[in-house]
Amino acid sequence: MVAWTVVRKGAGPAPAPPRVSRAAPAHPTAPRILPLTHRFLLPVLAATVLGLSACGSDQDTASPGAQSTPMPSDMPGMSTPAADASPYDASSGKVTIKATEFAFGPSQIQAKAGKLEITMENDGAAVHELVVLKTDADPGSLKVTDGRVGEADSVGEISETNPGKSASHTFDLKPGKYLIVCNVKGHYMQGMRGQIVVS
Ligand SMILES: [Cu+2]
Repeated sequence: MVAWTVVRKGAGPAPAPPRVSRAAPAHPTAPRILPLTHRFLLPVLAATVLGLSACGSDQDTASPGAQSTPMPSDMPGMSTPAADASPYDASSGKVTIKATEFAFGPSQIQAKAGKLEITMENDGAAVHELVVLKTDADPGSLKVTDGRVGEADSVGEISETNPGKSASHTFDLKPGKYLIVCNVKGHYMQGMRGQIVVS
């Protein structure tokens, strides 16, 4: 169907007229031997079959089909953001998190209990950091004072890193939920936060 459509698109309007004349001669010969109902039905069936196999006679229905052909290849592209929405699998024990203004990517991470090496790449234009807090709190729900969140639950951090630089730290994580935050003044509130779920 795909190849057909492509071919038809290329060949376009040209094959359409001959097809009509090809279908026409079938009518006088076939119906003569057949009962009335079949005389009526056969041309209809023939036209239908022709229409289905050739597509060309049904240009209105064929065209949407042709236009929908690129859709499947668009769908994976559209599902990519959806894949980003599902947690990043860091069960390998390593994850690289890009810091930008003002987000971490990935911001949702799944990890196995034990050592997790986080590398923060500062792809932004400002200094960023990455603090890991042991808390069940929702990523956006932390109390902010003077542009920062409390770090009492910190289990370690990658401290302030300049734009274009990266830094790593290995965290020892127990099963449970953690948040990652950039605690440079104002950055958490503007979206630099995320969650690590450890199982
Ligand atoms: Cu930041």
